[in-house]
Amino acid sequence: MTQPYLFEFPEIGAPEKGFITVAENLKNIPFEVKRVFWTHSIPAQAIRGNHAHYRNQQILVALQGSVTVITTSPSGEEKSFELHSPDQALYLPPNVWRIMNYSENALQLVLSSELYDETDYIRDISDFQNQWK
Ligand code: T46
Repeated sequence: MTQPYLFEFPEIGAPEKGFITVAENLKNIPFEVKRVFWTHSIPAQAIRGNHAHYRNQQILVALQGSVTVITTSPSGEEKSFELHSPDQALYLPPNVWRIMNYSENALQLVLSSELYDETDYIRDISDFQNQWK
């Protein structure tokens, strides 16, 4: 099974005039993007996520501020990722439980391989754990 991984987008530009960061389907994004959403105005103590997806793959980017993501694989392996720069990305494959929290003023961009479908969510941790038993 593919594991979550961090990667960097190439940055075009220079400090004196700013940067452009580019995401392209099936080039540096390992899937075709069907949906884009962003999460903002998140209170510092808020915990989001607490779910996995059956099919959906995602890329998370902290456009502003920082995002901490704790992932758990079906085998129970836990990893922690810190996104703190808009050229960093976290790839989340299907079947990874994720919990996110955010710095003040964080702006999170998410690129998704699937359209929104609530039946693709595993929101009960015991359903996530039991499907592999
Ligand atoms: C994920 C993380 C990184 C919609 O109606 N359409 C959408 O496209 C999305 C993303 C959400 N919603 C509704 C579903 C819920 O009633 O918005 C509400 C909040 O969604 P949720 O609690 O899933 O939000 P997060 O921040 O915990 O999770 C979101 C994505 O849903 C999820 O796929 O992996 O960001």
